[in-house]
Parts: sequence; structure tokens; C-alpha cells
Amino acid sequence: MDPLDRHFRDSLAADLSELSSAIGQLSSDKPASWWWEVFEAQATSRQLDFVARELQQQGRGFYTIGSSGHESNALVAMALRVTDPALLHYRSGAFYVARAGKAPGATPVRDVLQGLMGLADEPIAGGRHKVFGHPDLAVIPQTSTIASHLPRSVGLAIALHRAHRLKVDCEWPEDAVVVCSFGDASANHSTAAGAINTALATAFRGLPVPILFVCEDNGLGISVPTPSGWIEAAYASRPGLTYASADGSDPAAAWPAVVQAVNTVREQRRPAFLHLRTVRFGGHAGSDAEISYRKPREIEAGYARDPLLATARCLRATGASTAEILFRYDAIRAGIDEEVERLADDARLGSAAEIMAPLAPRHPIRVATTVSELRKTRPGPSSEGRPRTLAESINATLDELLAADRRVIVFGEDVGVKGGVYGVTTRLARQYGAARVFDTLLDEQAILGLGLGAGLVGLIPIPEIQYLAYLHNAEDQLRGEGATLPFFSRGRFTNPMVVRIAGLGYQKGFGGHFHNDNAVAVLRDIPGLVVACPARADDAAAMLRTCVAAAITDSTLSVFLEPIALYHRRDLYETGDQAWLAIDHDNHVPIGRARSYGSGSEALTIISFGNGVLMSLRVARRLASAGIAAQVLDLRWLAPLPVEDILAAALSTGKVLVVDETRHSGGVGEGVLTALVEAGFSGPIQRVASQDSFVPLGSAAEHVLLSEDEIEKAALTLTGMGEK
Ligand SMILES: Cc1ncc(C[n+]2csc(CCOP(=O)(O)OP(=O)(O)O)c2C)c(N)n1
Ligand SMILES: [Mg+2]
Repeated sequence: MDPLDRHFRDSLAADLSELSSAIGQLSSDKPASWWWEVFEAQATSRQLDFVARELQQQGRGFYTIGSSGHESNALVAMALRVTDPALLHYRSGAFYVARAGKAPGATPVRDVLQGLMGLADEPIAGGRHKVFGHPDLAVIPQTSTIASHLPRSVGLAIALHRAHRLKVDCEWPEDAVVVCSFGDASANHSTAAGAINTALATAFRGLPVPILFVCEDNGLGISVPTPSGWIEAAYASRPGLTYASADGSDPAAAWPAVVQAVNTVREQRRPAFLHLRTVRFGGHAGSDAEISYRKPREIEAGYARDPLLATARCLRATGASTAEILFRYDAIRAGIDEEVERLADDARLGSAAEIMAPLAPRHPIRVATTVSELRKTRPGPSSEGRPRTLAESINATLDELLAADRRVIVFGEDVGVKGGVYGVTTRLARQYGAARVFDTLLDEQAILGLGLGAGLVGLIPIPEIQYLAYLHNAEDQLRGEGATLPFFSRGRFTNPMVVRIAGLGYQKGFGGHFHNDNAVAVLRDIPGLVVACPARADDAAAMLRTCVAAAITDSTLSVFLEPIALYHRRDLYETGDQAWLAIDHDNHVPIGRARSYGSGSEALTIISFGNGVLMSLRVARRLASAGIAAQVLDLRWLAPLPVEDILAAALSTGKVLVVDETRHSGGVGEGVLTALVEAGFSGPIQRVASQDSFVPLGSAAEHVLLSEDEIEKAALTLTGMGEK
């Protein structure tokens, strides 16, 4: 028998003789039925922890991080409504069961067991991960990355009011409280610190931020102690943050603090921090031998703070007998065992296709229809008619999309009154108001977190990341949070979003790595993520519409990578030719389709994207004067790559030069070459790319960034005209 189980039974039995006087001191205005509800949730969670470890030993279960010692988080669920969105710590098992207890027909035991056993019928992740989540319980599943759910939670709280104000169909009621729980070590993570700061800074400006932070403080992060008093020191006196402290080992005393915290958020629509002091039983996980870093005395001392025992004592104070309590405790276990047997033959995920189904649903025809609906709402000349630069075209298309669909919001650093560092969002804030086009804090995690939360409330967020280099410090919000949500919720929860990012090199006169960053590898391997990279104004308009339509139709998460150096470019070949401007002819550009400059009857195909398209077209003209015709293929989409179009273009000319402005290692060109080789293309292939370097200041950048001369030289070599 697990020592914790033994301790609970023994202590309860001992209470018969010893605790009659102590029981008299317990005061609670709650009736017996209420305490039974709490006990039910806590004991179910506790017994599930025991069962999780047994299942693992039997090779039938795959997850042993438990909630034992944290079960007073059930009180938080008791104080909230089933419709309050919850993003939970992995030790919030009793919260989950308590919330399910408020929803008729819910099956928390089966849900958790299916998760532990990795079964395909598990209600949220379908066997993809062990998470707490349920669409009908407003529990949004979380990843294992500690604290990474906080930016989204804060974003959800901020976006909730915006959605209602904009009269957008929103899944969560207007007076909802967003609750997010996390551990004490997690509270130190910069992601948590940043998110809490975002909540406070936003509330400081007078905006509603109805979020309850629950720090389940067990004093340990795996083996590392959190100094006693630190959480209180860090959060008890933050401006605008209501702090409430509750001892989880004394649920009767904790309850008023929990209620006060919830009510503050609900009524005042501002953040509160509930410091729920807990204890951790059974080590960090089944595999963690805590005896290697904790003294046996310390471990045993924790048993005295068992919340389940404390609730049992409250029950006794209401008149319940020890026998009744133990009977219920055992009956819960028996019920779990029966459920395990019922699930014994249930299926696990059986194929890559089944596993990947929720990753990136794509319905290109429906997306095309959505595009035309968006266009119908706003006919007229706004984004068509005259030749535009890339920046003007993106601006006009954002304008069009904002006008066409009230769910669209545009935000980021300096995108509001200033209209963006490069003027891409100019005039939009004035036209659509601060509820829809607005500046954010200078924190990329907060920007993406707001986008992730806004997607959950039914908005179509178009956040801007000011420079590609500054995506990297927040990239996990896309990778770990955004892209995984449909995967871990079978598409039930999604975060449609189009993240505009200004990036890539060749900004003459404005140098240095951070404004010329060309690292996109980190985006290209994120499953399901679409990466668009328009080079010209007409493509930019069409591709932006496609991304927004895909967000609406398929909840697609896209990155829209805008080559800064092309924003205001007008000329292609010669000064004043204005040949880089383009008219938006409203052509639809499906995801994953390339654009060809040329017929395919040329001597070679140059495959490129972004700045490389402009450089390649210029080189193609030089080649033409040397009698060599070259087709230029603009990939337009860096993920998924337009493999069919790449192959067709390669086969049509028989020779391929890949022109890649990103780095030689990990650059986009690697993917293009691989696609060709895998498709069996056997003609000659060459690749030119930028150096494996950061980009230096000023004209020194030319030494590491791919140049037109290099492209030309490679093309001549490939066609047998170059130096031998
Ligand atoms: C970003 C990140 N870094 C490291 C880990 C590995 N890890 C998992 S849990 C944990 C400790 C978390 O402690 P705390 O927040 O106090 O939660 P507790 O497990 O004590 O409830 C660590 C380091 C992780 N999951 N995510
Ligand atoms: Mg901890």
C-alpha cells in the first residue's frame, strides 16, 4: 500500500479517539453535502494518482505526475463557474474533478484514465498527451512547458472583453473569470513573470483583465526548494494585483480566501493572485526518487498537511463518521478500478494519419470561397486599381480585411498611432479605432499570447512582430502553444492567427543583424504552421487574404514574413522603371502554390523567394542578354513548400538553380533541394545561399548576404557558360 494511503487511513482511524476535541474547533458554514463534494473531488484525484502509478508499473499507463497534496485546488473549482475558462497546472487534478462534478454527465474518472492510458477516445487530446482538458468543462489543455500557458491566459482575459465589445460570437460569457494555475518554481519563469506583468500593466491602463492566477506552491521545483516566503515577497504587493493567501492543508480556512480572490476578479474585472500553499506527495513523478534530495523526516512531516485528511476532518465536524468517509474513499477507488477494466481493450492511436489529423486541416476550396466572401463585403478600389509597393499593398489589404470582418484585429509594437516602423499599418488605427488596431506592450511573448487568447474568443488576430530577430525570444508561443493546441485538443480549441513579421536582409543603410535577420528554419519545422513570404505587392494582397481566410475557415496559424527591403521598393531593373510595383488583380493564391516568371521553355529554372526573387529577375535579364533564358519561380510559401510547382518547373527546363537568401545551413534552399531529390529529379542542381553568419553593419553585410553576382556566376556555370 502506498505510504500516503496508509497514512490517510491510519490518521482517520486515530482521529476517532484523539480528535474529538479538535473537531469541535473546526468552523465552517458549509453543509455536509458541500464537504462531501469537495471530498469526492479530492479523493478521486488522489486515487487516480495511485492508479496512475500502478498502471505504469503494469505497462498500461504512461504518466505519473500526480496532484497528491495539491487537492485543495478543488476549492478553486468550487468557487468558479463551469463556464470560466481554465488553463491548468498538471497538479490541478482535483480542480478538474470538482469542475466536472458541477457538470451533469461529465466523466472525470474516465477522462483522466483515458489520458493516462493514452487512449484514442480521451475527450481532449485523444491519446496525444496526458493533459487536463475538456470542451464541455471550459478546460483548455496545456502543454508540459511550464508557464507557457500564462501569456495565452492573460491574452484570453484581455481579449474576452474586446470580443464582447465588438459583438463577436464568443464561447465564454462576458462576466467569465479566466483561471490559470501553475507551480511555485514556474512562477519564476520569465514567461510567467512577463505574463503577470502584462496583466498588471494592462489593468493599470484601466482595461479589464479578469484573470485569477493560482500559484500552487508546494515549495519545490522537482528537487529545488523555493525559499519559504518568496512567492509572497514577489507577489503580495504588486501594484494592481489582489493577493490572497490560502493554506491548502486547512480547507475550511482557505475557502474564504479563495472566494474573495474569485469575487474580486469577477466583480472588479482585474487580476488576482491566489497563493495556494500545498504540499507535494510521492515525489515529482513516479520516476523521481525524492529520497535522494529530501530527508525522510521532511517527507513524513508533509503528511500532516494532507488536504484530503483535512477535508475528512471537516466532514467529521459535520457529523460524518470515519467509517462513512473510508467507505466513500474505497468506493471511489473501486469505481476507478472498474473503469480501468472497462477501458482495457480500448484503442490507442493507430496510424500517423490518425495522429496528425488535427494538425493542419486544409480545405482550399472553402478557403477560396471565404476569400471571395471577404472581397464581396468590400468591393471597390481600396486594394486594387493602382500599382503599389509591397508596404502599400499590405496596408490596403489590412484595411480591406478590417472593413470586411469585424473579428479582425491588428496589434503590435508601434502599429497604432505611428502606423508601424515602416508605415505598413498607417491610418488603420484612426480608421478602425483602438479596440481593433492598437499598440501593445514591448513584449513579443505578450503579443503572441494576446493573439493566442484572441483566437480562443472568436477574434481573428493579426499581430505584428516588429523584426524577425525579435520573434526568436518568444518563438515558443507559436511552436509550443499555438501550433500544438489543435493537436492536443483534436481541433476543438484553436488559435487562428496571422502573425505578420518584418524580416530578412538587404536593408541598405540600416544595418546590423537584428534588422536583417534571415533565420526562418525555426519556423519551417513547426508542424502545421503556414509560412508565407510575399515578394511583390500583388502577391502580398492575395496571400494575406488567403491567410486570413484560412484562419477563418480552417483556424490556420500562419506567419506572414514580409521582406523589409522590398517594402518600399519601386524599381526592378533601372532607376525609375517602377517595374517592382504591382496592381492587385485580386487573383487568389492558394497556400502552397508558387508563381512562375517565364514559360518553362527556358534553359534553366531559378527557384527563389523574397529578396531572391527580385535579385533573380535582375540576373535573368543579364543572362538573357548573354543569350540564356531563365525561368524564375517564386516559392511564395516557405511552409508548406510548393513541391508540385517546384518539380514541374524543374522538369520543364531540366536545370535548377536554388537562390536562397537565408543561411546555407538550415536555410530554405535545403528544403527545396531535398524536395527535388526525393521526387527523383535527376537534372543538374546548384544552390547559392547566404553565409552561415550573423549580418554585420553597413556595407560589410554584402560579404555574407547572397549577391546577384553569385547568382549569375552559378547560373552561368550551370548552363555551361561559366568558368570551367
Ligand atoms: C520550460 C520548462 N523547463 C523545464 C521543465 C522541466 N520541469 C518540469 S516540472 C518542473 C518543476 C516545476 O516546479 P513547479 O512549478 O514548482 O511545479 P510543481 O511540479 O512543483 O507542482 C521542471 C523544471 C519544463 N517542463 N518546462
Ligand atoms: Mg512546486
